[in-house]
Amino acid sequence: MASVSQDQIQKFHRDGFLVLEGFFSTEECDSMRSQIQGIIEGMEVPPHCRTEFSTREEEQLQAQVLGKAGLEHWKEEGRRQIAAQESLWGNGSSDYFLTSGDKIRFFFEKGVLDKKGNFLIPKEKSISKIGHALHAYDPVFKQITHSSKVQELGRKLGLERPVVVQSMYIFKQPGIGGEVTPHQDATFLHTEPLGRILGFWIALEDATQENACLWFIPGSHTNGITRRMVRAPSGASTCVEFVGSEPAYDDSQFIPLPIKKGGLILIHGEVVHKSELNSSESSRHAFTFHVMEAKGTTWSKENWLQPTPELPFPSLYT
Ligand SMILES: O=C(O)CCC(=O)C(=O)O
Repeated sequence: MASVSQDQIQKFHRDGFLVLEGFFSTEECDSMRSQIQGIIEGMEVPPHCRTEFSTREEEQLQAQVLGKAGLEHWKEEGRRQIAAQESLWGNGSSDYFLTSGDKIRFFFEKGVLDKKGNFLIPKEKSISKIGHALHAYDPVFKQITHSSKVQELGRKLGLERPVVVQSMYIFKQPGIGGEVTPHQDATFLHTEPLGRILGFWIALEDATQENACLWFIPGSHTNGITRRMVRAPSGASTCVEFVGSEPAYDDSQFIPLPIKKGGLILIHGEVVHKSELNSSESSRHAFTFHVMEAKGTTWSKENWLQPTPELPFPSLYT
């Protein structure tokens, strides 16, 4: 890996994101891909836990009509729902999602399951994401997350007590890999003060505009956040709610960030970003994890994701 320069660090602070091509080797990417292949081969998900990924409000409402458990009253009229990294509750069990922070769990693309939860296409082509603790429980992903080059980058960025809060393997399947609508990661991973969340997004295949690379609004991390996803009070009919609303961003503000296999994109927790439907014939695999600077920071107890006795957020520097 080429060393990260002070200019690049400044660019990150200016834009809210930074592309570091060639950060990981081809071998490292292939080891992650083959590890995931093995995990999928052993995948067992009971039908009632087969949860589709959906980003759109009307699909959330359909889940309500069907009387399924889940986020039934997602109520921002006329707006697409941000699912971003983790709003993975289409018609399945919200509990399967809410308790996935310290587990390795599977979430599926929309339209790949029949009403009984049977796969309509091969299961390995149906998966949207695996989350949210590969970094803790899988040796390959643990090694990558805590690799010396990631730690060195953390130190260059000035992180003093970074902890890893979550990780995801994202498949962006050919033809069906769903859109991730514009969002800020701090909507889902809220801290006080803001500015303490950092995403590491690793391209495990070339990501291009054709196979749905990430898009960003440069500089959009400087305006705070416009909405939060919070745990609903106990006894409510839903397990999380949104507070606030996401503006209707102008598409022309976004720039695409194509990146080669092995490249790393650093994502500021408040920068607005998205990815489109992958309508190409190529997948676009990525491994991503999020880090919080824990020094002087309070993790919101209202976040969907909470550290558990089994998995307190591990230090990045161990
Ligand atoms: O990989 C993608 O398509 C979206 C990833 C993303 O938005 C994130 O990691 O915050």
